[in-house]
Amino acid sequence: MRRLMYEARAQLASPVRNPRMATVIGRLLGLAFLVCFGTGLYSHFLQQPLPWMTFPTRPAGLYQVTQGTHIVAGIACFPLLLAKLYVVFPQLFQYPPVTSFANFLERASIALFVGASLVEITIGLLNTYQWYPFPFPFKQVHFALAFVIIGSLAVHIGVKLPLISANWRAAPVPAPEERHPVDTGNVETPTDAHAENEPSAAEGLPRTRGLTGRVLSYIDRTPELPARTSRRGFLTTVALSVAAVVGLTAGQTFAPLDGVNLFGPRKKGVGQQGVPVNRTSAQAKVSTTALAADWVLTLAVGGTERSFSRAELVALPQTDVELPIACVEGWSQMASWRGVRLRDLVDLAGGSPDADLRLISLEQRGGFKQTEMGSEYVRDSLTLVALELNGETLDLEHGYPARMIAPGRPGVLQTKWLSRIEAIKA
Ligand SMILES: Nc1nc2c(c(=O)[nH]1)N[C@H]1C(S)=C(S)[C@@H](COP(=O)(O)O)O[C@H]1N2
Ligand SMILES: [Mo]
Repeated sequence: MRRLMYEARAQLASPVRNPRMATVIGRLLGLAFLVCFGTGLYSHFLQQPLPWMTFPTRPAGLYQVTQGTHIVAGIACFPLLLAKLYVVFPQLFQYPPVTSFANFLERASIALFVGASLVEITIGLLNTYQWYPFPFPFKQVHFALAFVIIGSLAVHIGVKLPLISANWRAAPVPAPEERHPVDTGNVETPTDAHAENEPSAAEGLPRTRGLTGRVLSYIDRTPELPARTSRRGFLTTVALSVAAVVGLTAGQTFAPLDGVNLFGPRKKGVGQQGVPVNRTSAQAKVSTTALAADWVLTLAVGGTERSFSRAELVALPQTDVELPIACVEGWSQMASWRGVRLRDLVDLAGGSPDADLRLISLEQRGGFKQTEMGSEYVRDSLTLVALELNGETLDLEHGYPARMIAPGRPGVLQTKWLSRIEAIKA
């Protein structure tokens, strides 16, 4: 069995499959996962804040940046994770399957990490296309898996720390002809010592079949020129793959790349009034109620309720703001909004600017039919009950008769088709 596993590793030997490459790719992958974790937590707490939390309302495009980064880093994980798996794959063939407690920890944490992260980035990508072919709720599972990933990553890094630190800054071993003649005899890396018993990496070198009892987890030889070329080729392939998947999707949020946004699910400027639409009035089943002549916006923020018709809202002082819609799915779009400052409206209705609000839409079903807004957004001068978008009366698809628009918030909380605003009792 041991021999079989050894032969399997010998067959899979490649100059790019070495600890240095595993560290180089692993570093990038770890960074991408940490970025996803941080930006993901931020997005999570914006939507489900703990009672004591308040959030910055400036810069107004903050969420556009954090969530755009979340999706871009998540997409970059696909080629990085595949590259990492390619590099370490031969280590799967180890016999006995577990050699020590540390080895058990290492293998178990990797199994968990690989499984969880493949599911995580796959359902995340599918979510950006609003496609849910899996039988579990996206949000909860995506959130829970993030902790499994970060936990198993911490164990993995802990176990591999000696190998990682040895290869973190290690300069690539120069090709033989580049070495100074005097050095040649003296430069003996541990791998040189093992080379005799190891399967050949480079093509054309004699393959030593002899097997000592030693089980070596990595196959690494003194690099020859072809090996160096193929390492460079491998890194170039990984870099180009990352650049391609990121470059061809990031335009959905990062305007300069709009022209090459081939795969992003949303395009800048495509949609009513030049803004993409997420949930339509038909999907939300508000087409009739939103166009009803007797529509009013009711505020229950003071002692009594006060209702405003659309004409009454239009007659109040209007404010113009430039704010993006920044969807959790990673697309964003800058837009010009015109409407009544929320804090003025709350004031008119006898409410306090320090109360948190509940925003209730005409929608009867659906996860975002009502949302909550912390008082930091209520007080902000950029927060509007919007009546116009990009110079025209708000389109039905963008929330006519009135919608909320506030700085720094995820799109899901920019409630369309407003019906009622209530103060949340502290
Ligand atoms: N009532 C209601 N408002 C809503 C939604 C919804 O489903 N129902 N979707 C939200 C989401 S997820 C986003 S990204 C924004 C998109 O606004 P837009 O369709 O005007 O671009 O609206 C938000 N407002
Ligand atoms: Mo959204």
